[in-house]
Amino acid sequence: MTIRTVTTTPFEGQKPGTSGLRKAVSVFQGQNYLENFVQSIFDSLDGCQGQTLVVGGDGRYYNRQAIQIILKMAAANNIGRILVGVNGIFSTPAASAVIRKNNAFGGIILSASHNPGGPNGDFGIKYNVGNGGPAPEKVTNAIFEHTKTINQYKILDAGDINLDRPGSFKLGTMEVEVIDSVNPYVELMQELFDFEKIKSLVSSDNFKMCMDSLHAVTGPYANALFEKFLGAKEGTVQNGIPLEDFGGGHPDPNLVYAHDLVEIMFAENAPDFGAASDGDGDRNMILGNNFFVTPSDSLAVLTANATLVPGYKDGIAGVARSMPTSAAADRVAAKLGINCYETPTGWKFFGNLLDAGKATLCGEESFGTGSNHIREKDGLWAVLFWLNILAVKGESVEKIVKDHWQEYGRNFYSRHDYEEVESGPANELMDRLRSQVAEMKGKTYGNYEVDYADDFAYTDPVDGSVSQKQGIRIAFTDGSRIVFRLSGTGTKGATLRVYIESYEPDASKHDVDTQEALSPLIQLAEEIAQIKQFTGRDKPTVIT
Ligand code: VG1
Ligand code: CO
Repeated sequence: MTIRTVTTTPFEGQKPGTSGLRKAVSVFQGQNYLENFVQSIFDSLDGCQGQTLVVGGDGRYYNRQAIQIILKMAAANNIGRILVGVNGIFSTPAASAVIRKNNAFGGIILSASHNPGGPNGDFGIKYNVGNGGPAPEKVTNAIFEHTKTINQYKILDAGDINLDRPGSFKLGTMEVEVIDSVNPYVELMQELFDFEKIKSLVSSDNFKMCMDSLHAVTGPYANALFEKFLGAKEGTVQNGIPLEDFGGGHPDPNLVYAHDLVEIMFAENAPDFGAASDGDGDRNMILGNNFFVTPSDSLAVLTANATLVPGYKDGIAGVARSMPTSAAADRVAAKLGINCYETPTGWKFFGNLLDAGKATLCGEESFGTGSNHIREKDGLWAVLFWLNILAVKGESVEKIVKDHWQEYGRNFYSRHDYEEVESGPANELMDRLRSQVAEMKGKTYGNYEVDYADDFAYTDPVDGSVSQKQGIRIAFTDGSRIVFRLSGTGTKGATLRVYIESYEPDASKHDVDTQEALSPLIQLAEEIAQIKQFTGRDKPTVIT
């Protein structure tokens, strides 16, 4: 087997976004496109020679071909050993767990997460470091710099590895181990949760649950966990067979895209509990009978009830949330006397806090929740956490959340997405806001007085690194807030995200419809940012 050195030229725009490099499949299929990025990863990693790397993806279209290319390039770049998932598949949380368990140097995860898949869909690739978490900006910036000057890559001339079942192979001098990640993942969950208690709940005749894997990566994990180990009825997991194009759907667990589940959970005689996860298994949506739990509230409820779960029975060190996530968790942290950290969007910013033991639980408004058990958000972990709480409390999802609001007040919350708008005007909208925020403090808009307004910048409390321009925050003195940012995971044009939040301490007003409760702020967001003028849209494409 010989190593081939191939001459190449740089591609524009191989800059990793919120969570890796994401582009249309057709872009990744272009000659040398994937290879350039993979070689740039190897070139920017000091000391990866002879080390172990973990490789796997969410099983979407082009996953198999990409994995074969990466294996041959890893062999040519003197990687010592690769752990790869059967069929090239790992959920993102499972990949993080495998990196940690095997003390791997890092991992390459292939996913475009919640973006649609298939030949006309999206593909993505990201590098995770040795703690199992997404590479911090220092590393992603170094990779990006390499993509700008790359002129050659190395690849081993060899046949494809059989990934159909577990086994050991050699590619040149590199070892390849094809492993199954479902059992190790189940074992990790068994360490954290009270399976006996959950089992008695989910297998009882009085309890019905529905788990929608949206034809994405969690199907096999969810089947093993719920139907095999926890005794849930057959058929509890729906859309449980992973498909390369996710059955043509958007594998995004929210009220819009997980419509099958939403229909079931908002029908008469609906199940007691419903959940869904995304393309790569790191997101979760939690529903009760005719009841939706916002991800921000979910983080707050998990934080408040953490000691009911064996893995967190001694209490949690701190909680962290991304900046646009509502302040519901902050109120719980204040009561518990622990720190609540506000980080930029993207899980990579939680890694240092988790490593340093400053935070135990983390969450994002975008249906992401997780803990220090790995360094990625974890969809099925969140589902089990909720089931464990339900099993201990013996109450409904709705009662638990409403009691929580009663105790802490309710943070009404909604995100309005304007997808695939033109990039130029979207950037102008943000630039205009950026130039205005400095003078907003103390200004009044109707009943709202601006408490503070800025373009969010974050200084990592562990390594002191600074991340600028993370989104426009306009906070008002009554605890309400409007946030504007552009998505870093979209692949077409720009996506404007507007996050709207208000705080209501009065329990008699907690049953108001969210969009209604937020309507003055929604109007104010339009007034301040002139969304219609810049995007040409008079309403969002997705409201969550
Ligand atoms: C979105 C979410 C962000 C999340 C990211 C990756 O990013 O808002 O909270 O971390 O997706 O999630 P953006 O830049 O489009 O707003 V996943 O499950 O797609 O890896
Ligand atoms: Co995801």
